[in-house]
Amino acid sequence: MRERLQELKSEALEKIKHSSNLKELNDLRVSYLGKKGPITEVLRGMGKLSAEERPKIGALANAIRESISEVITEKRSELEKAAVQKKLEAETIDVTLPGRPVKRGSRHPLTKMIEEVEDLFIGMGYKVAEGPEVEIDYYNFEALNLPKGHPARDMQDSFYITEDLLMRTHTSPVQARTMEKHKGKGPVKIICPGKVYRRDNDDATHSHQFTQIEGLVVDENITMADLKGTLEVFAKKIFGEDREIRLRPSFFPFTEPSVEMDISCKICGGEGCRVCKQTGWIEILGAGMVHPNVLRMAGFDPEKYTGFAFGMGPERIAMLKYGIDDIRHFYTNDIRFLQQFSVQE
Ligand code: FA5
Repeated sequence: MRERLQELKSEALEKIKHSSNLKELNDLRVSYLGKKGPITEVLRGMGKLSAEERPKIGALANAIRESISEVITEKRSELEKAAVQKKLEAETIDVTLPGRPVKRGSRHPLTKMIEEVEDLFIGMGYKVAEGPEVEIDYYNFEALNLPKGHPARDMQDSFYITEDLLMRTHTSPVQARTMEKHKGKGPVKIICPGKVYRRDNDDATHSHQFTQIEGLVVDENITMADLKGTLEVFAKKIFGEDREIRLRPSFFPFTEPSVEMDISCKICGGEGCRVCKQTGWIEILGAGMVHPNVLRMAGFDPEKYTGFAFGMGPERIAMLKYGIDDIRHFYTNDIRFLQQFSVQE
């Protein structure tokens, strides 16, 4: 019996030594120290022993149980430590790895263009004004010397909501609204950026919804030379000294005389292309001296005050500045197009 117990001990110690995980170790504990284990089995035969032998074998069995238990405890802590170590190694953070770049958005190129023009004019003492996109016929047309039935209304095909209400076709109604607020007293010096809507067919340079920036200056002794000088400063600052501009006589019912300003086409360098419709020039704004009727209707005395106004298309300006060949790029939000403008600001 003694030998059998010693045998069991060395067998158990050997298995414990080679156990490779906590589950295996626990199974060994249950099998050697449990009630159904081989040690208990051996002890069942104690009845056959002499009274003298019995306590000795009992004491030996207990000592063996204890030493197996101790070895299991030691092995458990060893396995636990190894498991923690393994986990730590698997989860090591390499602080020298470069970080993943964070994708940054950027302001829309059109927003940037508008802000650039705004900054330029604010620097020249202009205030920024606003007006509604849903406009009444009076401000969009009548107050601008375009009475009902005037043929020039056809120049701007309109989206009507009711007979008297429409999506504004230009930012010029803000001229009339601003002058009214000044109650006949100058100076007025504003720019007004905003969205406008027209029933135009979309193509490389036309969109049915686009933006305009209106400018208006009303004061005593304002002349065409002031308008020309202002537009020249604008063109040189935005496009650079080397770009050519030209003023062409034009017609707008709310200005007299009227002009349109063209810039030499950047895409083809003036040779003629799809964007400039083979002319080498792109029209970017309309302008002129405020018509006396417009001044009068808004409460200004045309004998005392004169003024100039202009309305430009920031999409066309951005196209010329950055060499963008289709206005629709601004509205289709293709990330590849927009990313070209995501320079760190
Ligand atoms: C006007 O809208 C006048 N209100 C401008 C003006 C203001 C003249 C003050 C005199 C005094 P016009 O229809 O030409 O004018 O448009 C002005 C600018 O808007 C054009 O030069 C062009 O740059 C831009 N534009 C016009 N139609 C479109 C369109 N469909 N898509 C994109 N840009 C356009």
